[in-house]
Amino acid sequence: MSKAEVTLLDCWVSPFCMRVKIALEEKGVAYESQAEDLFGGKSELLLTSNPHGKVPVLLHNEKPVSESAIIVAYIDETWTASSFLPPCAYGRAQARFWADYIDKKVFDAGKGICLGKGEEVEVAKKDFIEVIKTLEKTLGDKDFFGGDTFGFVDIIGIAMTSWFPAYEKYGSFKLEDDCPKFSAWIKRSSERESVAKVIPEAEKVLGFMAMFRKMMGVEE
Ligand code: GS8
Repeated sequence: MSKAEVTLLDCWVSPFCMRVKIALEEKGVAYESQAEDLFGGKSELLLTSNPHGKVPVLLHNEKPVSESAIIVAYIDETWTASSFLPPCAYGRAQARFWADYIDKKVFDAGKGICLGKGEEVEVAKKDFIEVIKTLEKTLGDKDFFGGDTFGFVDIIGIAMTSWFPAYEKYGSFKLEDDCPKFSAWIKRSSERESVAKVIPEAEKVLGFMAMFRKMMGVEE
C-alpha cells in the first residue's frame, strides 16, 4: 500500500476521478495517483477499499473514502483554508441538489449518445441537450454555479465536460448552438489552473471512446 498521506486510486479518463483531482488542486493538496486497470484487473486495494469496486477512491492516511461527490465534500471539510460550498445551509443544499442532478442525468445521457444504436442516439441526444439547458437555466448570468467563485457544482460539472467532445462527435451536434451560456461557462472554468492541469486533451478522450465503442461492439 502507498504510504503517501493522500493517494488517489485513479483512472485518467474517468470524469469522476477528474473531479477529485480538481478539488485537490484547488486546495493545493499534494497527492499520489495510483492508476487502476479497470479492464485488465483491479488492485486488491481498490476491491477492499470500495465495495462498488469503482474509482475514484481517496486514501487519506490509508483510510478510504469513496464516491466522487462524497470525496469532494470530504476534501472541502478536511482542508479548510477556503470552501467549495456557500456558508448558508440553503446555498449548500442547492449546491448538493445540482451536483446530484448532474450525477443522475449527464453521464447516462452521454453514454447513450456514445454507445447507443440508431434511434437510441437521437433520444439520448435530445435528453442530453434538455439536461444541459436545465443546468444553463440555473447558471443564469452568473460566472459560476455558486456565483462569482468556482465551487462545488463547478467541480462536479466541469469534469463531466471532458467527455463532451465525444458526445458532440457521435451525436453530430455542437452544444454551443443550443447552450451558449453553458458553453461559455465550460470555457471560463477550463481556463482555471486546476482544471487545465487535470482535464485531458480532447483528442486523447476521443481516442479512448473509439476504442471503448469497439470494445462494446458499437462499431467494428
Ligand atoms: C461513479 C464512479 C465510476 O463509475 C462516483 O465515484 O461518483 N458514482 C461513482 N467509476 C468507473 C470509472 S468512470 O466510468 C469505474 O470505476 N468503473 C469500474 C467498474 O464499474 O467496474
